[in-house]
Amino acid sequence: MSHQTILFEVTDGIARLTLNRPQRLNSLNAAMHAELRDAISTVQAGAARVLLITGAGRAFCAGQDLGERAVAPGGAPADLGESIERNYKPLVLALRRLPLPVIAAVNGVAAGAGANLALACDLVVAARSASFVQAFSRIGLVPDSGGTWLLPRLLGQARAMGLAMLGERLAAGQAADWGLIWRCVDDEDFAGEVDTIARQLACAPTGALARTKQAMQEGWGRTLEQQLDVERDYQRELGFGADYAEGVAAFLEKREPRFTGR
Ligand code: T3D
Repeated sequence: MSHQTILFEVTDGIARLTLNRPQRLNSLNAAMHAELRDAISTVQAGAARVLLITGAGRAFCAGQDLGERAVAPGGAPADLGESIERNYKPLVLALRRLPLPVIAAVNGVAAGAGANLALACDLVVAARSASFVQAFSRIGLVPDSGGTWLLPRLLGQARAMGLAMLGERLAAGQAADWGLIWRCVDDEDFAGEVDTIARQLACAPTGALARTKQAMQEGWGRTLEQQLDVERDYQRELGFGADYAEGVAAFLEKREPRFTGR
């Protein structure tokens, strides 16, 4: 599939996906959703060990392209439930379920579904000038793309409710201070820092990271005892794997490990 709204390439184990409609702040339209599905299925099937998502220009993503939602006089509004079911829900679930780490490199403003897509990723690194806006209340909607689920879990109810109801911009530095994202990096250091993290993860034991991600995501719904059982099962599986053998051997031989597992 040729891509008009995203840039996508896989090199050295790193899949780099850039939302590329800068004149519309990389807002998501139907074409972009189709291209995202295509790129993510390539990542699922291919050799990438990490997925890096960022935006072109001054924004990360401004959420749904509201130009697609204009209603002509006498026309019927779009069925948003259908749009969520077809586009946003599968996209969030695909990112959460990818058996490799997913980095959101938030280069600029992330609003509406754009903010919550970033927060659905495993590691969120934001430039100091970036910001997060739960813009939904400004247009009469609820935070979607997992916002009502993620925000209270990541921030607690008070901050989640404030962001959702007031729709204020949350600066990247504040987001990091609140524990909403992994790290806020000065703009001049942002590209280098993102690259370093991506390269580190591309050399990491992907299978262990996939199980880590799965255990942490699914742990919200379990008791401690159930989670201890899950950890036991994953350790058993990983303990028979080549990456664990390589990790222990490299430690004992005082050298860097060379992980190859998926
Ligand atoms: O519909 C469904 O399928 C249901 C799912 C919904 C998911 C959602 O994401 S709903 C939420 C949709 N997003 C928003 O409501 C955010 C709208 N945008 C903004 O609030 C602001 O643009 C920002 C806070 C993101 C950035 O503000 P600022 O001042 O830096 O930029 P700006 O001047 O507002 O925007 C620059 C241009 O981008 C402007 O176009 P122009 O005037 O230069 O021709 C603006 O219209 C355009 N733009 C920004 N966001 C969108 C957009 N165009 C279409 N859709 C957008 N979401």
